[in-house]
Amino acid sequence: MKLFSSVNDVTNIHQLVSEALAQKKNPFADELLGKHKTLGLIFLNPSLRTRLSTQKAALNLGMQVMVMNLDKEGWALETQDGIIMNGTTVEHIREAAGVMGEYCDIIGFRSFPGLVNREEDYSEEIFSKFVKFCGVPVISLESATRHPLQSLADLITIEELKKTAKPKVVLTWAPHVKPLPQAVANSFAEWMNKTDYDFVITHPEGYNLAPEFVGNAILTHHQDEALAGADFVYVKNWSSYEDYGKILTNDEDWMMTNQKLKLTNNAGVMHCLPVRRGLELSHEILDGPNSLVLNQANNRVWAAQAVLKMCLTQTLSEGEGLTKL
Ligand code: SN0
Repeated sequence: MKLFSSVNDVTNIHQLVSEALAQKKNPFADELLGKHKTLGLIFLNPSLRTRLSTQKAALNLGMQVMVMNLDKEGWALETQDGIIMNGTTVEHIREAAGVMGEYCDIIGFRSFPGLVNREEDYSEEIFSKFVKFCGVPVISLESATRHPLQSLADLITIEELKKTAKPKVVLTWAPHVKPLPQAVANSFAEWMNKTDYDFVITHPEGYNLAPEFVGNAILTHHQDEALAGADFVYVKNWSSYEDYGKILTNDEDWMMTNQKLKLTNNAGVMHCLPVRRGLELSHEILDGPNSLVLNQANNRVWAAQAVLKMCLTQTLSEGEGLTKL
């Protein structure tokens, strides 16, 4: 695997989930696989789970890891092509990514959307440029439109805990004070649409996700209706895609509470974290027995480990080797 940026880069998601669960059972089974291979984790935005879980996964596979918060520790990055760099940006992504490719066998890269220009964000310009210019396999650590390692961990969590073959899974919008990316919601929907689950999305008017991510999901603006009989409820805020990057409402009635949980089939409640307590999700849910947020966070390790293993073995079996030297 040379690129892990969306569910479309995965040939067999069931095999990937099985691999992750096998790694979870036996974390050090492949501890020599990554020997003398270097993973670079490059962040243009903050991270807790992604950084630590991916680092831990790489260490379990015997890899060496280098982490850089490029936005704070690197030179101011230019991403536009053809401009005269006589302003504040110091280094172009062409050189910066190329250099990192010289030092790393695989690179994880995080770049959030600007939430100003929809076309620019949805073209994944920065992520694509990084992939192109670094010249080594790249794993998305959340790009402008997707967060595939999170979605894989979410799928693993549901597969582990589901009590019926075809659970009802609900993605519900939640209030927030800041305009957030659509990436987690987009990505979750994209992965859920590859399963045979009963998948429902609910949000206030004006919060439709891009059609390519909604796919065949059932949509409703009535949260109560969506929650009826749900086995899993995924809570997430996102800013408007239609009125791009805007907050259209902060209706606190959309916060998930124990009262609303009564409508569900004693649903497991999911959130990718970080979560704003008392705003997106009630304290009682997060501190109660239905919360799956730590299960999801735990599964981030196995999601990353399965993807890294795929990158290491498939590239090697293609006979190319991962190092450029
Ligand atoms: C990010 C997002 O895409 O929604 C990362 C989630 C994994 N979340 C935030 O930026 C939260 C920021 C906040 O102020 O709550």
